[in-house]
Amino acid sequence: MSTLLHGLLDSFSRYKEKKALSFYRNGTKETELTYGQLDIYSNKVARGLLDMGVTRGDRVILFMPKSVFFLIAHLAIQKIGAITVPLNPQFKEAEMRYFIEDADPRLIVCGKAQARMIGQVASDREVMVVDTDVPYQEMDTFADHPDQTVPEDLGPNDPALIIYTSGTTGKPKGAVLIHGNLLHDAHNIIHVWEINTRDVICHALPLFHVHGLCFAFHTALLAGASIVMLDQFRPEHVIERLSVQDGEEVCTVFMAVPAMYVRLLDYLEDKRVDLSHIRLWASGSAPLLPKDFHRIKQTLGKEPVEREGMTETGMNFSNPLYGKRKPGSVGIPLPDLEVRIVDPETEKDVPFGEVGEIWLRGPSITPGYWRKPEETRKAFVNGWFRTGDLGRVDEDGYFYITDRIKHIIISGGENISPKEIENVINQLPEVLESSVVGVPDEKWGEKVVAAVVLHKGCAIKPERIDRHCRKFLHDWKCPKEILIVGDLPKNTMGKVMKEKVRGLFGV
Ligand code: MCA
Repeated sequence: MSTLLHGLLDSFSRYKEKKALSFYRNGTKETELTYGQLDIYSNKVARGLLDMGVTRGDRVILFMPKSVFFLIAHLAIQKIGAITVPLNPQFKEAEMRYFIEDADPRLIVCGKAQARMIGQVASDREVMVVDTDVPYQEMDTFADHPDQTVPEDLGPNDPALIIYTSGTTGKPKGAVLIHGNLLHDAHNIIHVWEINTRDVICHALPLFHVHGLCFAFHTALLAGASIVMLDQFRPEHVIERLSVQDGEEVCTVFMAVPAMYVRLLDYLEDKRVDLSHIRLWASGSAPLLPKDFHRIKQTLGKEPVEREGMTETGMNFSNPLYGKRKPGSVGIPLPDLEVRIVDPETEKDVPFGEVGEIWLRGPSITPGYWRKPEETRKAFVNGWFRTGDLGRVDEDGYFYITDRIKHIIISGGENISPKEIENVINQLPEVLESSVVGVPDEKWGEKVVAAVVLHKGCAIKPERIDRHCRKFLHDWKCPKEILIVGDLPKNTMGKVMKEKVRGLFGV
């Protein structure tokens, strides 16, 4: 069993009668599915995709709200050896034009709310519109072809996913994740966190990122666990689900980003809820502040397990299930991962304990970026993946991410490229130049802010710049603060000094 798909098929048959998924919409249970039903329904959709001419290696964009159909469509795409390309359903037209051009999909499956825009940007593409507001069992999916065959020779090096991640050039890069990456990553998480058939994972994450789709969904299915899934993150609904203490939906594991924990802790401020049955509070996608580590222990009753990963590499480090969990540390490497800490200039390993760029090598690491050979070449040195993160290791072997070489902003767990936002702001005729940075923020971890220089004699209000950004960029990327300044702090080479730009915002 060397592919993610064979792992999934094994679970579908081994846990056929077991409940796999309860899906809640706006806090109310909409659907329950067993492993056997997930298998049959995804067979039907797979048959439908084949009848539409979708074949192995084709890209299928999923551009729809979090829903049962999204999950079944993803499984169906895997069953025919095609490639799932999940995209944030709130992306704007300009962003979607880029993704469609880059991914070159055979089919775009979109929700009703996304259909009009897709009709405009992808008139030459095959599009399937689904009404994800309708409970899955009422959806008229496909003819009843319950049986379909998996490509015989599907192997670990076949691509399964393309997940777009922000790049320093301003154009997102599609990280290609092959079956071997995804299988190894899920098995690693099952191993280090002992995910098992008795676990019930509470899932409030988006499905268009590795965290929600792979670390949570794939891992749960491969472990024979069950999932209580919410269609969106609402603290009151999450706590309602986590508070259940009897029946078959007593959650045992919660995976989230720090911004979600902060919202939950704020919500619980004046409430007393017994959550002692949750055995694992996992946090990742962004740094967990030590003060929030302690708040979680105090309010939820257990220390969180902070872990670190990347879209390109899967989960890299985790604090241990047993043993010391160190606030501020991302923990120790997951099995089979080789780690070096390297001077980015000399490419030589730094002396023990010193800070350098974290380089990784292992079975979960992407082979590269979709149709971006130059970006792929720059990302690797002799088979080692350059993370672009600076870090160090302590005497106990625990790792710490201390900074980022690349200027990526992590806002609410979302990786955001300043360049992409600067490119949009600089389109305004009144704008001479701009610089976008992340500054610390209680709610988001980091928030996106922009310093903007106008042409001489020009005037424009920040609100106008915000409206312009929201036209071209996903809302999460839009600066939460915009400062019109006389000029940008630059060094003698004329390069903008980002640290000093942060200083303009009082950091
Ligand atoms: C929401 N807003 C945000 C963000 N989320 N602004 C900046 N950054 C964000 N991340 C804004 C909205 O635009 C809106 O502002 C207002 O907050 C309320 O929006 P709402 O949708 O209600 O917010 P929410 O539902 O509370 O969303 C917060 C969230 C979401 C649930 C934390 O940001 C989220 O799902 N983050 C997780 C992303 C993720 O899955 N990351 C994993 C990447 P306005 O009203 O002005 O429009 S994978 C990864 O990093 C690696 C592999 C790893 O290791 O995990």
